Amino acid sequence: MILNQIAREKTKELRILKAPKRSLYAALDKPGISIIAEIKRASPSAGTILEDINIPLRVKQYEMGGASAISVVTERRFFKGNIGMLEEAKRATPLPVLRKDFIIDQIQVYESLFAGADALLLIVSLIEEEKKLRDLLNLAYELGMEALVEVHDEEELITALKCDAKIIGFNNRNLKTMTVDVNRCEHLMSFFKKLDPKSNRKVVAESGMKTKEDVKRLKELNFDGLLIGETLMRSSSPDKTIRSLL
Ligand code: IGP
Repeated sequence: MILNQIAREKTKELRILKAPKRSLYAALDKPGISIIAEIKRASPSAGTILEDINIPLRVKQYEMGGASAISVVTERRFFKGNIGMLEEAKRATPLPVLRKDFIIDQIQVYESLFAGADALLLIVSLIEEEKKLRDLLNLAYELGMEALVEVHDEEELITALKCDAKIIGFNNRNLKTMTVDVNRCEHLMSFFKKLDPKSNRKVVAESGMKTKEDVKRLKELNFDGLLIGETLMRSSSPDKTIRSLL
């Protein structure tokens, strides 16, 4: 008897795990530019940004400001994150939730699914091998998740396109040197438009955005989304900050 009950519970849990996810692609498909608002406690370049965060409150503020998706940096050692932060964010919002970490193994893709991630970050410069990127991307798709494939230069962008990434992030920050160059997005966008002129992919600008002028420039370049972390984490009213940037 009890075994039947347990089996029913398990079936329910598995149904939830396999249920359709919230689509990051759809969140980026809206007219106008979409903001992916990030929760990030610390980073190697900034040190500690904000350690003590009320995640449900912050997520709600991001949502109220008009964010289209939430990103959570879960890396422990350098970013002071953890996977529990993602679970908490997911419970607090109906928006798609992106797991930001350094994914190099299939087991981390499963871990992301179990924590409730709708999408995960795959960094081309970290994964390096094209086949490995393709495998991780396909596993994410098989499990019903999406991926933001992050590139930093032309070569990496070509790799992302070969793997048929549907959502591509151009990172202004060079992860090898940790320096930010906001012109990187502009440069990569012009290269991308030549490579894939009739694209149905979504393109996101990442890192270093602070002002309305930054946002305006990226809007003019036809980015679908912007990923903003530090500027929002340093704001005591992130809802107002998002509104003022848009
Ligand atoms: C956000 P910023 O400068 O707004 O805080 O950047 C995001 O792009 C950055 O956190 C990021 C990141 C990553 C973090 C981009 N790629 C990879 C961890 C891992």
